[in-house]
Amino acid sequence: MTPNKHILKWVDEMAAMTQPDSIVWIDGSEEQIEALRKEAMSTGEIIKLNEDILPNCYLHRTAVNDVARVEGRTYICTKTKEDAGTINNWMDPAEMYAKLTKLFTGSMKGRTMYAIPYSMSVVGSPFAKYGIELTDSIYVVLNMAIMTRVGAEVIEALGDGDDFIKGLHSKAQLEEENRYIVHFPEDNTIWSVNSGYGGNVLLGKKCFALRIASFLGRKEGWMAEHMLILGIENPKGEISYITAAFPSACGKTNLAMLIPPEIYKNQGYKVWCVGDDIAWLRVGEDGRLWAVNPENGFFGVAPGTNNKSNPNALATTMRDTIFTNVVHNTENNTVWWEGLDKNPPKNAINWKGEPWDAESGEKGAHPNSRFTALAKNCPCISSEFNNPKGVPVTAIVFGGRRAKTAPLVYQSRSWNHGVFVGSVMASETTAAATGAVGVVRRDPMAMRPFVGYDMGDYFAHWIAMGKKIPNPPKIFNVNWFRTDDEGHFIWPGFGDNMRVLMWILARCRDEVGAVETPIGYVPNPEDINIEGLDLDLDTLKGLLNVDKALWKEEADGIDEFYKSIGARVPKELWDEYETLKNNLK
Ligand code: GTP
Ligand code: SPV
Ligand code: MN
Repeated sequence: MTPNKHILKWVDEMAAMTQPDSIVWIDGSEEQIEALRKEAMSTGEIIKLNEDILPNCYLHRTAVNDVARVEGRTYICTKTKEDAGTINNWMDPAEMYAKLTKLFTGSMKGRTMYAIPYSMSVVGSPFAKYGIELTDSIYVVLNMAIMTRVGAEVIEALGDGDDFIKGLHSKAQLEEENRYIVHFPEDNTIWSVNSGYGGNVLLGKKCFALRIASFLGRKEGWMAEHMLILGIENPKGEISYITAAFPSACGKTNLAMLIPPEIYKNQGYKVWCVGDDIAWLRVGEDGRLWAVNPENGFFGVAPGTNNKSNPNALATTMRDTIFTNVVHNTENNTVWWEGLDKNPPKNAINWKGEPWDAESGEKGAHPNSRFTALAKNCPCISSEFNNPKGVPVTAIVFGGRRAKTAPLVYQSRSWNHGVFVGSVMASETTAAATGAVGVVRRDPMAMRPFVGYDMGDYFAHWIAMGKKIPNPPKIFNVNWFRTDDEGHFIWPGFGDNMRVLMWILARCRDEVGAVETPIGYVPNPEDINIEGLDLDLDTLKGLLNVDKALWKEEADGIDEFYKSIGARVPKELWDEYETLKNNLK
């Protein structure tokens, strides 16, 4: 497939260790992918779904103990522990290579090794970065062929260079106690073993496009962020772009594809999706911040996706999609998940592969079940999706799941204050990672699990980037998840979140005032359009309320969090912390 000596040498070494029966290069052709689907169907690795209802769609089930990212087993192996920081797991690289070599040795015996050349963002574009993933999983090949740009053109673009990320993945025996997702940022290397689940094994995604890319971005002066990118088109046809960082399973895919409420649709507003999970950001020649989505598809949360919450996502999954860990409706050979509709199928198979009836009270789909779908199949995909320059960013939005404390929306006072707001984000944990769900934890910029170096250095990089952007985006924080005393969400969310985005854009254009509070600027309640909502002005006032007592507690938590990160938290952020404390007096 390639005469590139660097590639050949590395593949030889990896094959000598893992000992596959054969090596197959993925060329990106439909014929080859189709042959692999057929092979995976013949072994039961994927199930072909009803061609009339869901053309070219497949179902896959992972092992029951392998259903989410494993943060406790994810490592950043830099030469010094300090460079990985206090939040990441760390081990000395030599020690880790030795440990993993034992697990990889012979792990592909009797199997085929697939070599997947892939590009994050458009091949040949200034943003593009290349990787090769070696894997013994056809499921991984089929997913990578949706999520990234795969094939021979990547090898061509690499020429005889060695500037590519070396990814090695083996399912091995899927042993939980020997599962490791390991990054060696100084070697451009990722090794993942004993998992077959999404974020653990689709190495272009979190491992490369966030952990390794954030490391490279700091070195090279750009940013890799856990952000969606969307464009709002006004009736005049002008489009403003917003990026938003929410933790895993906190609403990025939903916001990125939102359908405007009637009041805006009738005026001619439209929303376009550029990306739903990852943004790479650079300073443009015009002094603005520009964003590209390095991915080629969506690896979205299935449960809760329906014709009301996210019709665009649902439409995207109607063809060419791989469903993972959802319910199999055997009556018509389709799929189902909680929240799709109120008619769970009879004669169904749950995500574990067992006969399942909704009456049992047990969930049929895993809460972190997913769809892997092509971006180009999304009805609201932006015309700029493949633009190598990306799109200019007007506003950056942070947000998380907070039952109380955080108001519906507030604006930071400056770039540095905005960085502070992002750095102290907290959110309830979700099923996207193994471990307890619903526990509030700090998740700075929604990047806690994804920064490939020290968190304090990461904050400092944000501060430094602010100095390099002559015309920076304004920074906001949102919270769609405030609850009432019975635990119900107060804000309707989903498409109606556009009402908040409209206030954000109006603020960016200096078209609307705001109330100054200890934490930043909060809207005058009249300035959020609630026409057509089953929500009165008093309730909205409540959603915008900043409770000083709660924020004093919050401030104590921030102090503790910063101290836990250690000495590299920049002074600018400690200054912002002091300002917050003084404002709360
Ligand atoms: P990752 O792919 O894990 O990074 O997740 P994500 O941030 O893209 O989250 P996604 O949009 O898939 O939403 C996750 C869950 O949150 C789904 O169950 C949604 O139904 C729910 N959700 C999304 N937006 C809203 C909202 O505005 N309000 C409420 N109440 N729930 C929401
Ligand atoms: C997330 O957990 O933020 C995801 C899914 O987007 S995964 O690819 O598994 O990381
Ligand atoms: Mn994500």
